[in-house]
Amino acid sequence: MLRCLTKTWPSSFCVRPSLEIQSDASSLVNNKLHVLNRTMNRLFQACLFVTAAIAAVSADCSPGYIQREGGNCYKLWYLHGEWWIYADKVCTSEGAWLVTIRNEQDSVWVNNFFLDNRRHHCGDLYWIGGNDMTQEGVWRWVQDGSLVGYTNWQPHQPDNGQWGGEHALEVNGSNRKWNDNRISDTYQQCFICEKKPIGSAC
Ligand SMILES: [Ca+2]
Ligand SMILES: [Ca+2]
Repeated sequence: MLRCLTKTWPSSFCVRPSLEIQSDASSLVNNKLHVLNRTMNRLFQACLFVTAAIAAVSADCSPGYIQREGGNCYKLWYLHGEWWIYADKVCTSEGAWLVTIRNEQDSVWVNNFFLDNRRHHCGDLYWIGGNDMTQEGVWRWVQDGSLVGYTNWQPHQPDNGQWGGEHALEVNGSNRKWNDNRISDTYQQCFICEKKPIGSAC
């Protein structure tokens, strides 16, 4: 508010109390800080977006592979199905392995990856890297030979089949449930290879 010596003085002879001037200056600074803060937030969000976009194109993965956030790289083979035993060889030839599922989070992520990327002819079933080829009923991952811990079997599975010989793990993408099936001679299905990011030491 302006304060004048007399009511008849022109306003140019009026002055503002110093506290009001300081208050105005403070408001100006606050406004500028607010604008700066808002700009910084936008830059930060833009940075996050760019980072996510970079992750989405999987710069750290081999061509054709997509990186799970902070994790390994995955590729769905959907152009033609293979017997499990040949799917295993295809992945190995790329320095990868038939995908490993060690917990519920892996199960959900891998299944969503399959559903998002499959082609029509894949149907609902896909191969993963579990098998009991070396010892009936003892399931291991091809990645490192470790025992299969987490499981998500369909009811009454694994059954090794009516005539035996079911040693390969398949997943039904419609419900994420597992079944043991034959490694060759019968079913040719889409499958998922998994590998470490480029330059990963472990
Ligand atoms: Ca078996
Ligand atoms: Ca079975």
